[in-house]
Formats: sequence, C-alpha cells, structure tokens
Amino acid sequence: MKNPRDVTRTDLVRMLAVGILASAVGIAIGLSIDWFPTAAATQAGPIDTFYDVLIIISVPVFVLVTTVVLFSVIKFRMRAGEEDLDGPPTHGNTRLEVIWTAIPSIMVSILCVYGASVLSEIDAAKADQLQVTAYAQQFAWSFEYTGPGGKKFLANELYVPCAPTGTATGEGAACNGTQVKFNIKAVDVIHSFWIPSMRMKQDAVPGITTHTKVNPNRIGTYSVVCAELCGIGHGIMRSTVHVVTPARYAAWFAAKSAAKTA
Ligand SMILES: [Cu+2]
Repeated sequence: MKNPRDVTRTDLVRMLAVGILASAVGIAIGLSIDWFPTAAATQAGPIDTFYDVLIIISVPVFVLVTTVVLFSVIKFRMRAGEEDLDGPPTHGNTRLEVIWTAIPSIMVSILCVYGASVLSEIDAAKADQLQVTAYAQQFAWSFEYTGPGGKKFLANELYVPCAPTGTATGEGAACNGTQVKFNIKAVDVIHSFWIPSMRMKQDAVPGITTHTKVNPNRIGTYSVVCAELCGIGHGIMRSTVHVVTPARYAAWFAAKSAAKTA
C-alpha cells in the first residue's frame, strides 16, 4: 500500500509552483508599497535600492521556509489511530544541512559587502560641509549654527541651503545641497536623530558626540523625529528641516546671527 507520507515528485512540483507564485506575489506587493516618505537627500537613492534588494531576496526565503513548514504539517501530521505511536526514527541529512548552511552564509556575506558599500557611499564626506550641532533633550531638538566671527546661535528648526538645479525653486524643486554634517549630542538621556525623508538616523548618546551627514537634494520642509523612546514626551519630540534656496538660507542665517549678537 502506498504510504501517505511518501514525498512524491508531484508534491515537489506543487511546492515549487506554489513557492514561485507566492514569491512573485510577495515581491510585487513589497515593491509596490511606498515604504518611505518623499526623498529629500542623495542618501535616499542607495538606501531605497538596498531596501528593494532586501525585499527581493528575503521574500523567497520566507516563502521557502513557510511552504516547507506547511507542507510538513499537512504531510507528516498524526493520523487517527496513531496517538500512541512514536514517530519513525530519523537521522540528519548531511548534504541538506551543508546546503542550508552554505547558501544562507553566502547570501548574508554578499549582503554584508553590499551594505558596507552603501554605507560608505552615503557617508562619504564632501569637501564643502555645513556643520550643525544637534542637541537632543527631553523633549525637544535644538540646533547650533556658527555665525560670522565664530559666534554661535541656537535654532529650534533646521535650515539648510540647496541650490536649485533647474528653473523651479519652489517646494519639491530638485536642488544640489551643501552637505550637512550633524554633530549630535544628548543633554540627558539617549535619543535618536532621524530625518526620514533624508533616510539618515543616528543615536544621540549622553557623553559622546555622534555624527551623520546628509546631502539635501529637494527643496521643501521635512520632519526631524526622535527615534529612541526617551520618556513621556518622546512622541512629540519633533522638529522640522527647511531645505531652502541659498538666498533664503542667507537671509535666515543673517537674521538669526544678528538677533543673537544684538
Ligand atoms: Cu525620543
């Protein structure tokens, strides 16, 4: 009599078909979802592409594991009358174990190298930088700029200059921004400085100065978010970054530094 637990070629073909279909659907859904807000810095490009690659690679892995688990649950389930029986004694399959160790190791290694190359690309320093010190404290951000003559002033919101690359200069216009290097400090507890539109995020840790860089490339107004649960007011610990034309930036900067020195 045919053993209902025998794995037939039909079973394998069926699993493969289900797996390919589910992977295709999963990847299509994953790629069609807009995971991130409007991109406003050059860092967004490589990060968003990296994210898409991770979806393309991880969905089939998830589908493979789920398909085999569901298949096994159905195929090798306990049948009526088997309540008191032990399962058949099985021993490991060396070839299978080598394969399922080697393939993920290779995949993770490739992703490590790719991730490192994305990191070095988005974190590359430009010769021309605007340095801003970001102070995080419960539950607000403040940003320290250095004005003429080395005088410093604080602002509650960020302004960064970005020269429009075309004729449009309004909200959403493409621009080529000065690289902004943030020196991030925490006054009290651990916070995390995050500009979702620019994709960059860095912890703010008491006692040390951390850094991150963004190269703005779109005129507009974007959120600055605290991404580390820092207390009761964490949810309202927000600020705004204004990516503006160099002329507007200069006007803002002049007004701010004059107010401080007056
Ligand atoms: Cu917080």
